[in-house]
Amino acid sequence: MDRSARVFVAGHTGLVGGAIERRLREDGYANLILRRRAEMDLTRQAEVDAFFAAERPEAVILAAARVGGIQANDRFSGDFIRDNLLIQTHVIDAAYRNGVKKLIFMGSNCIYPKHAPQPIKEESLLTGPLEPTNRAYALAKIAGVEMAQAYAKQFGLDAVCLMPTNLYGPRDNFHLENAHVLPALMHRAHLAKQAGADHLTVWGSGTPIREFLHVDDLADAAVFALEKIQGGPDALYNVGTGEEMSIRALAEAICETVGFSGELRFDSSKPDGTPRKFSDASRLNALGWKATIPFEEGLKATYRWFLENQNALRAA
Ligand code: GFB
Repeated sequence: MDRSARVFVAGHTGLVGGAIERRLREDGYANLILRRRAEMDLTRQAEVDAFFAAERPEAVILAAARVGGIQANDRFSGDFIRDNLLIQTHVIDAAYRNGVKKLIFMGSNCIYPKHAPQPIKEESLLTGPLEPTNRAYALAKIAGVEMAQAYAKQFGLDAVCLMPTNLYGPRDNFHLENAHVLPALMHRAHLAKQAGADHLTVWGSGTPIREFLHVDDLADAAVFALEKIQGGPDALYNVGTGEEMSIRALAEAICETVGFSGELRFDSSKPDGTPRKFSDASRLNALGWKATIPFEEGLKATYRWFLENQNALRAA
């Protein structure tokens, strides 16, 4: 991919799209095309079609999505399935119709069955029932993978699908109820420390296993895919670190980073979700890509960002 290529990063105001935008700029991509939601609503097909016809991007990184933690996925499942289906359908179709040379579609490892063999390989897709709390979101993302692959097969679209594990990093959503576990717990641990509380409430049992990938590592994988991976009907790749941890261990690491020394209390009225989500990223590793940001370092940098920006956090 030529550094002068016109690259459309869809979702650049979000955690993932923002990291990709910064990374592309650092690498010297000079013709990025960006639109805020107020300028183009990706859930409206006419706006997307007009944008593609006018701007003619050569490459598209589709990082725009409605996302959230376990509770937001469950509570707002209608919003999650509608917005994600609309956004990806409009962008993938417009990319094909306007001759885009490369499309990167971002999904999530929640597309795999709740009880998939671990570590989870790409072959596990559509082999069993999904985790109910995020089934609407997962089905939308599965449809996106299928659409990208079907367009690759029928129309020759050069599409690569990346399925990252749980992400974190600066500029995340730190909402106390709707966010993913890492930013939500970091925010609550910070408030507990400020209030001099004696405990921190952690949802669920603390036993589920997750894998946390720094968003700059995902941005690195996205640029790697853009430049080095040939898309096609089978171009589905997990993106992960190869390191897993329990929610309890995560909460302990967060408390240490934040400097909160109270006890952990587990709230069993809240859902655990998938018992273990640990990705097998060997397909992508075999092409030469590897995550490099150590978890402790990423966690500290994320907390530094939180401290510097806590008065301007996202509201929803
Ligand atoms: O990041 P998270 O919300 O989503 O993590 P998933 C949920 C796990 O963390 C569950 C526990 O085991 C929760 O019980 N947890 C503990 C908490 N305390 C908290 C808390 O304060 N907030 C939250 N949110 N969780 C998501 C999917 O699943 O994974 C998304 O819902 C997406 O669709 C994402 O795919 C990668 O890891 O369970």
